[in-house]
Amino acid sequence: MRVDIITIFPDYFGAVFDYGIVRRAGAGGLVEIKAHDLRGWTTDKHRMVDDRPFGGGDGMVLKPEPIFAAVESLTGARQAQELAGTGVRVVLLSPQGRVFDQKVAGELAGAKQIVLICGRYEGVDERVVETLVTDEISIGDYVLSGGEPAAAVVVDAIVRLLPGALGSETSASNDSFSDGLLDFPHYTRPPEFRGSRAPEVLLGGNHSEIARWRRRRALLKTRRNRPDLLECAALSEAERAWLAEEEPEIFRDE
Ligand code: 9D3
Repeated sequence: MRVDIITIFPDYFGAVFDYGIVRRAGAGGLVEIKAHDLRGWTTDKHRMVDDRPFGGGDGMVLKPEPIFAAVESLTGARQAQELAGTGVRVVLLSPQGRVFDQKVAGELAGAKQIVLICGRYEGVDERVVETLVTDEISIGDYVLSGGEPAAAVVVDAIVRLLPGALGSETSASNDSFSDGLLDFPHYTRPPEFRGSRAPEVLLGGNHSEIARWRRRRALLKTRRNRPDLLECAALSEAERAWLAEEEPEIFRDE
């Protein structure tokens, strides 16, 4: 996969992809990630990428011409229609996008090339969205200063899904969210830390009991922190019964 990021701050991405799974995927040739300076596609002497909004108002808007030139030079296509069936996605990171989640990550992980456009200022000329962009994406309901941190998040989530990116000891299908629930709690040595003990069930070797404990605690954690996720989860009768029980005051006493 090739990933091209169009930004006015290419140095922002200096080292974010140089760690862990993403670095290994790059070193192994699974992905090639490059950040490009949008100003490189300006043609005026001041290298202007933004202009004042039609209709008035505060702030500046990213001009269409450099963005169209950038996407055209990186993909060969002048509009989104030409990209149909080519495996190329042109993603605009924007607060107005559909919200990114693991399903969208999986969808984008099938692409041959992804071009990400990072917005800044008040926004991007809407003709970019209307004719050039295949996917307008937000990473959630909070205000960022620009699209760059969102691009880093989206690229990370996609790259770790590429075949071969995860070591054989782990797999993407084991991840939190793959079954629609949060992960269960983890413990390691020492068995007692500052007066608090790891659950006894984990210290014994009863693997079916451990599996049951983990599933139950994943369900309780999900209900506590992300009750919205439970609505879509496929639960057995026994699991529904666990959730019907009173929530233990202190889990560690189990
Ligand atoms: C005043 C209206 N604001 C829009 C909601 C202005 C505005 C805020 C933040 C315009 C641009 C930005 C910069 N944010 C992004 O470019 C962005 C973003 C975000 O702010 N939150 C979640 N996901 C994303 S993806 C890109």
